[in-house]
Amino acid sequence: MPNLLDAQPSPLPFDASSTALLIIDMQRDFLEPGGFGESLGNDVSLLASAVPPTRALLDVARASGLLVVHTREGHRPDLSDAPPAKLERGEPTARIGQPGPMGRILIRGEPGHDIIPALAPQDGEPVIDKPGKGAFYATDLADVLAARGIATLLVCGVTTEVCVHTTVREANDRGYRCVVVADACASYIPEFHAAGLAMIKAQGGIFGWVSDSDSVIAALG
Ligand code: C5J
Repeated sequence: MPNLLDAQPSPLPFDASSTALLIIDMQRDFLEPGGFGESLGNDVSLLASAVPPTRALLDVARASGLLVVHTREGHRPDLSDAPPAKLERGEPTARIGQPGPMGRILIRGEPGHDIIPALAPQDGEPVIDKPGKGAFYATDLADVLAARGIATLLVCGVTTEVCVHTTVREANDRGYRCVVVADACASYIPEFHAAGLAMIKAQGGIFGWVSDSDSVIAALG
C-alpha cells in the first residue's frame, strides 16, 4: 500500500521502501559564523530555521526505516578537486582553503566541514562528500541509491537555490521523483528560497514536488 504525500502541484503516492531522505550540506561551514557562508558576506543565522524541521524529518525517517543520506560540500586539502574558477571568484573575507576559526574554509577533515551536531549522521548512514554544488557530480551517490532501489527522494538542506536546487535538477534528469521539503530548506537570500521552491513545482512539477515536514511526517506516520 503506497503512502500518500500532500504536496504541490499534486499529491504524490510513494513507497517508503524505495524512498530516501537526502540532507544537503547542513555543515558548520554554512550554518555557523566563521565558515564559508559568512566569508561570502552572508548572514548565516538565516539558515537556522531549517534545523528543527530537518531534525524532525531525520527522526521520522530513521523510525520508518528510510535510507538517510547526508552530503557535504568541500575539497581535498591539496585543492586538487577545486577548479580555479571556483577558488578565485568574488571578494570573500577568506577564500576556500584559507584558515578560519573553524579551520581551513570548505576543506574535508576541518571542523567547519562537519555536519552540525544537531543533525549528525548515525553509523551506517552514507555521507557523500562532493566537490560541486550537485550531489551527483563526481560522487557515488547514484550507486548508493541504486543499491537500495531508491525511486523517490525527500530533499532538504541548504541552500535552497544552490546545492538543493542543483541536486534536484540532477536527480530529476536521472529519473528520481524529487520532493523538496520547503521548511527544511533555507537560503541566505529569502526571495531566492521562495523563487527556488516556485521553480520546482511550476509547469506541473517541472523538477518535482514541494511539500513540508508536517506533511512528510503525516505521510510516514
Ligand atoms: C553554496 C550550498 N551555497 N551548499 N553551497 O555555496 O548551497
